[in-house]
Amino acid sequence: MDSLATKKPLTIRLCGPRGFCAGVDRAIQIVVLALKSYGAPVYVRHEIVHNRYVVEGLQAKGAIFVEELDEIPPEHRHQPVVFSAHGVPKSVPEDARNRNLFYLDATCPLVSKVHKQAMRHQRLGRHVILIGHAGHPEVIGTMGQLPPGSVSLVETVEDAALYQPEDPDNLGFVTQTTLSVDDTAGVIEKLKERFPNLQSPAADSICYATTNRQEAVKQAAPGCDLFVTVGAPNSSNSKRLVEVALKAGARRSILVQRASELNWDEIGPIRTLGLSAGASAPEVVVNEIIEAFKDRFETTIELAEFTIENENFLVNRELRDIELTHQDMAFVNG
Ligand code: 0CH
Ligand code: SF4
Repeated sequence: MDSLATKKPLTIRLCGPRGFCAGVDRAIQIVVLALKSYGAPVYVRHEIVHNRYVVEGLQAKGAIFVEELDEIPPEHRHQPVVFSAHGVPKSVPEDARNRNLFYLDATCPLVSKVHKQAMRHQRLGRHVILIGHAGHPEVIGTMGQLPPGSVSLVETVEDAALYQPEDPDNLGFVTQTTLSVDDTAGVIEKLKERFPNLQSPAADSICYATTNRQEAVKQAAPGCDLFVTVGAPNSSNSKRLVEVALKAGARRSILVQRASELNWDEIGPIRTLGLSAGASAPEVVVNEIIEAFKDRFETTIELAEFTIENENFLVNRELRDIELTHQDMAFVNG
């Protein structure tokens, strides 16, 4: 670490918006409020959002994370189980009811909206094309809104070029909410070129938070020696920010979960750093990263603010009367 006198100057372009979106904030609040209201343990099916720091913070408060409902011991079936922000197939709440479990659904309202759009296409007799990443929980959840065989997954422009529907004139598409805006436009263009009657969803599937974070990165990245995105390797939206930064002109672009992952030998003598955070990455970790750079460089922070977000989603009805204090969320917000 350089002494104060020898620290080299570094401009940090700090993207805005970055970090938590309204759906993530709501999902974490649901677990926190459930713990306050019903006491520990509160079960959570799948990581509530794709971030270890968040998961460990909630575990410390008494949450228990499981992948499937059969992992909940029978003696705890009266404790709530929360479904993650990514959404679940219809079979999951059904299974919960069969097991007499009390569940709270933390699916983001904007993911639920995509579910509704997929169901609408089907109601109107269309075969549904879902543009998304195979195996991602949101894709599993969206496909699971409809009977098997009524949704086809298209991941890339190449998939779109090869896809052979039974009835090319009766198709509707929806997308995962956290995709690359530009790559998805390419996939849709290819599909529309091949299937001119392809029906769009009534509202955009890629959400406002994904779009805004990518736009802010596009503004900040050109000319950056390094672009750091705070987020987890299983976070789709965070990984897209890493790619967007590189495409927009950052010389290097990396994803880190914590400051301890920064490899200072590889970082070397940089002058301009871009910094953003995926929708599931807490601001406390962004601050930790800024502090790590401040320790080594004489830093100036410039805001690369694309827009200001005001979205706020209400928690489930059962939890609305429970008081949520600043302290309750301090583990992620600082
Ligand atoms: O970006 P993905 O979907 O992997 O999920 P995340 O990192 O947990 O961010 C929150 C988005 C949740 C569903 O849209
Ligand atoms: Fe909802 Fe978008 Fe956030 Fe996903 S990224 S939780 S869809 S607001």
